[in-house]
Amino acid sequence: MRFVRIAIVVAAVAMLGVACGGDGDGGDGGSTDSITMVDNEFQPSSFTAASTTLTVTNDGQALHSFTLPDGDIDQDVQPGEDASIDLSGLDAGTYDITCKYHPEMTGSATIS
Ligand SMILES: [Cu+2]
Repeated sequence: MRFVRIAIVVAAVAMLGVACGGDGDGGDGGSTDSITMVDNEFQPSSFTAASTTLTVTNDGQALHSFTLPDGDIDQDVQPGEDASIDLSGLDAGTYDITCKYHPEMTGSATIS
């Protein structure tokens, strides 16, 4: 019976995570003007820019970059530091984001 109870708790927690929109787990962050890098993902990985300036903070141990291959943006962010990214030159749309040092770090930024 103990396994069943654990399974129910796990299922309930999983549903809670979905209901909360995945804040902090790299999912859709809605509208924001700041994101965080950890090793190795963006949090949130998918977001809509709330303004033309985005603050990107590297909370990881490794050097990361905030790179929009289609937006001509490529900004290194050292561990423990942050950078202000100027988004004002971008047309409205959704852009892939990645870290050039860690190709598995991916996401998308929507400019409205
Ligand atoms: Cu990286």
